[in-house]
Amino acid sequence: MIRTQSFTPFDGQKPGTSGLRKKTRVFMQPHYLEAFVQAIFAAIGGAAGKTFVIGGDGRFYNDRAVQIILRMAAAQGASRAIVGQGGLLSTPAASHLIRLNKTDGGIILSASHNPGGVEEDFGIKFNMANGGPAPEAVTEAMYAATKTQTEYTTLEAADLDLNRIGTVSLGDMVVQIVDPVADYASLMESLFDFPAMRARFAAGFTMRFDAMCAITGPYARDILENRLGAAKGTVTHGTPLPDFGGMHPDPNPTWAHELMDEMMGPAAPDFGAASDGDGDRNMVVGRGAYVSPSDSLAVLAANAHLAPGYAAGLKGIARSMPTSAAADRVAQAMGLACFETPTGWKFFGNLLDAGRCTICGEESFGTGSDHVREKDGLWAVLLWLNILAVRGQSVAEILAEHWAKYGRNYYSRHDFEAIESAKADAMMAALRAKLASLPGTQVQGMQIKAADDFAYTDPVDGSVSQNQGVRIIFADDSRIVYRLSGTGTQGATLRVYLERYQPGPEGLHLDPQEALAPIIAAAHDLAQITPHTGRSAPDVIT
Ligand code: G16
Repeated sequence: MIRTQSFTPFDGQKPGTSGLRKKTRVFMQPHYLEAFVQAIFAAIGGAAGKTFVIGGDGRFYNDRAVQIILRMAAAQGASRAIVGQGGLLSTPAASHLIRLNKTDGGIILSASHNPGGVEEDFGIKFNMANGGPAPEAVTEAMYAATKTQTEYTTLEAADLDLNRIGTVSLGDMVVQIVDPVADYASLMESLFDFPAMRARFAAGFTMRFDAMCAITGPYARDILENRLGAAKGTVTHGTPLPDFGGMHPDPNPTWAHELMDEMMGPAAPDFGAASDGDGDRNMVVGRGAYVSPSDSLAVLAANAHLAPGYAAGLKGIARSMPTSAAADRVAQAMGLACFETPTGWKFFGNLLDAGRCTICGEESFGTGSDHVREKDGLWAVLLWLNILAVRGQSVAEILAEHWAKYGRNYYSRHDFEAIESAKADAMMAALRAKLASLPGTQVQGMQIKAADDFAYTDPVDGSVSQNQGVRIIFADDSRIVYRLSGTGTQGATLRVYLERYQPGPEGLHLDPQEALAPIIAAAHDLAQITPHTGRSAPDVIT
């Protein structure tokens, strides 16, 4: 039986950088999730006759949310839902299933790298038929709908058993429960040189993959240990848990410290990697050699042709604005187009769909290609493995050769978390107000060449996105970028991105914090971070 439920619209259901993210208890209020799902359906012209992929990263409330969404989709006439077994799907696997099955889109339950649990974070986002996150026009339509809608319909039905693979029905809707890993693993086999990687593992190559008790555990075990023959135990924290075992599944040196300690220690394996809550981010570390995400993008782009799926070459490279220009140097050397987009994977979608770029990446530990329309943590790890297997060198050797050839873009991001929103807004407003007066002035002995607020015109559809981050560019092209995060759930997170280019051959192996010291000092001076926020040191450095 179909039931119509009325509710009072909720304030603040505005999607951020990647969908709607809030504290789990906010989502658990009666009708809160339903109100946003109804807004999704409104923004895409209803659910009737449509097919959706549905799944999430297994965090607390994932199981309840999947059942709620299935019942609403069934009540509103959706014809078919493809659901990962147990309601689980990594974000890149969901993107792949949307594309493979030519569905009308998918609903992904995740707050990505944010911690999970009843007191932590939950999230939901919609991906379009191309497999990619909904563009701004669609998320704005969702937000508009959350302000006006006052009812939804749902099917009165018992929960489905999502643990059994197979096809069942829910009202008139067909629900296909699928293995979350199989199709994704086949896609990886089609892109990479599995025999070469298998041979490298058979010859004694060692690796640690920290799944951080999140979604990539089953994927990494199947691909690395079963298909590629990596030793059992290569994958640690490999069982997805609703609270990620208390881990903060954000693969960076701060939160993946167990892996970092091992990789910097005396018994380090050859290669280390970690992924995040929903499997779209990656961190890559060699023995004693941390790879910054911006460098990782550049190295992957420069060497992608060593993997069969990219042997024909790349169409172009895209990076988010705050990501370092290391990839631009590769693009220039290879004669490839290079695009600079705002932060948010959704901005790569049009470029990938139009065939204008093949590889994309962000400083926020995201790298991916046109094989799906999300960033893809395991994909990046496998491309690194493929390159390591073919070149037969260590990560440190590959990095050193890369910097010797292209120079090094020293890079770091400093995050100041959970600042009172009003203070962060005031700091950004004061900074924006003085931008026009900065060019030509000096700070910390360095001359400012340009200062602006990044705006992006999508070269495919002409849409314009304003206010995407304040940029201060110095005479030698060193750079500071300031942005407030669009993915946090508590107060504001100030991100300060710092970059300095060192052409070499000298000075290529400094500690990035030392190499960037004057830029860091300038960043504090220019934005008056401490007077505005009371913070003098960042909470996280990547
Ligand atoms: C999301 C977006 C990324 C973005 C990251 C950080 O990643 O998909 O494009 O770089 O957030 O965004 P912000 O700086 O606004 O916090 P994820 O992995 O959280 O979905």
